Amino acid sequence: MPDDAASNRLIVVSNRLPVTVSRRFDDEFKMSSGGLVSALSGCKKQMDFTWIGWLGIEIPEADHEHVTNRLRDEYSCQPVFLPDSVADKYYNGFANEMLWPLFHYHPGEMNFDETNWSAYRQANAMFAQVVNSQVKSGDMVWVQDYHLMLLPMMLRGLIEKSDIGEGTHKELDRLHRGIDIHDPRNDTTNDTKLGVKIGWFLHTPFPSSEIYRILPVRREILLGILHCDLVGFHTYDYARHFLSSCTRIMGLSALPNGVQFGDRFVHCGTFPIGIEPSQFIETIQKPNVIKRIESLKKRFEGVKIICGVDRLDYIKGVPQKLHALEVFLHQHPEWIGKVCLVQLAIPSRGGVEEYQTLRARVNELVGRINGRFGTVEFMPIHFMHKSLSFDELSALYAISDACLVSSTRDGMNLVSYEYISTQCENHGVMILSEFAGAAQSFHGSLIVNPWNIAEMANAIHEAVTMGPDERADKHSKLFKYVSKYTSSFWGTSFVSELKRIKYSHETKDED
Ligand code: ADQ
Repeated sequence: MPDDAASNRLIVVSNRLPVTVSRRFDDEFKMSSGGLVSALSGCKKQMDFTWIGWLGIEIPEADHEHVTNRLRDEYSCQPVFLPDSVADKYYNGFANEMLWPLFHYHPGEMNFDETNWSAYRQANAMFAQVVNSQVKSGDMVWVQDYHLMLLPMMLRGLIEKSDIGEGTHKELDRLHRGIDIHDPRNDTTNDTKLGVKIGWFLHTPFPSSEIYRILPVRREILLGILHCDLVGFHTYDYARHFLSSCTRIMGLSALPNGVQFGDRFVHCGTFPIGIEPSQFIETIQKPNVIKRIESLKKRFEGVKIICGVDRLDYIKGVPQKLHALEVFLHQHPEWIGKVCLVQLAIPSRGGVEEYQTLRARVNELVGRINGRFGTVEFMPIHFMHKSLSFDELSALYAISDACLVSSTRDGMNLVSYEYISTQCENHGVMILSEFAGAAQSFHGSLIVNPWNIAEMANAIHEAVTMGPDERADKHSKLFKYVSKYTSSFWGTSFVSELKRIKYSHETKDED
């Protein structure tokens, strides 16, 4: 397809739409303000833009038309309606009980179940049908994350039909076997669409091929992704792991910038995500937030605050963080009453058993440490099992002398970016796990191995005793990075790269 025939349209596909619909309040629609929303705001201004995803709840069939119309007209969104019976097994079952632990090096938490795999195939096929109904020749489709790894292949099957080659047809037939879905490849009325480019970005780590190869459906998942023109990761290591899985499992020949798959060269690149630091900088200058910061400072006068902000997930290393504080207080009793960890743990995936177990373990540890070091006036850990408003969260970051991220694995970790954005005056210290993607570029933080509790305890000590010049120097390096690699930079870099790639699955793009 000639380049000048390419449209300027971007279709973003993610598991969840950035809109929530409340069934209780007569279809109240609310736009959410997540990271992906601000990351894509730059692209939204420059291009014709549609977002496709699931609403997170089952919508009765009678309401489909009305909900679809409102989402299209008011939010440029297109819903994928998943019945609860499919959604639970696809999302909780396969995505969160199989792929999430595998990609975060937790094979012990993995649970492979054929019916969950079948629901994952079914959900991806349902997404592919909705995308196919929206896509036109020359469009760019950008698929997000581990929930939708079969979608690129299923979509190719729908939009390119006979052009996809016999091998892909056979693989698709296997994927469609046993799932209840109409296959529009058989429709003669459905025209082939030309020059559609597909990109995929993974927000989690891509594990080493030694871990990835545990996955019983490792070939199917790789085949799904290999139907993209561009695949993106947060770090170079994740990209390298993906390429070596393609080599070891599929026998493909890979270059550092991609992999040859049949007549397609699948480009592979690193696109580190970020945040919009200005949102935090402006928030901590709002009069109500300034007031809140002052009152919190007064409340914690003479006490160094370390903040922790995590979804309560076993990858975030919250028990390790609590242990480290305990060891620090044991080794440095002079700090008892003078250092306090304020730990927010947003409830997450309560439907998955491992998360309930983690919650109980964390509650027990908090009780034990507070019992051991607490006094009538003072508790070393303030633990909140809830989400905070943006104003309140920004105020907490702003008053903290250090932030501790102890993830045992984390695709990037945006909390570290958020904290640095609020520290232009205080120059608080960032203690960061070497297993978070952010550690690869966060020069100026104290890098720790979260499995080495003594090392983390030492880092806490170093943070609370660090002199002002060193703090300022470290912060300035980090702030420079966070200000350059913003979320909008991430969004526009990926889309420009996808745009730049020559559309052709017959010739290899040589650059
Ligand atoms: P997450 O695992 O959700 O994202 P992270 O990048 O740290 O992890 O983002 C968490 C977000 O939730 C932050 O914006 C934080 O402020 C917010 N949050 C957490 N607890 C909160 C609380 N109690 N109250 C209010 N807000 C809270 C996934 C990957 C990451 C990757 C991102 C983006 O797991 O590794 O960085 O996607 O690609």
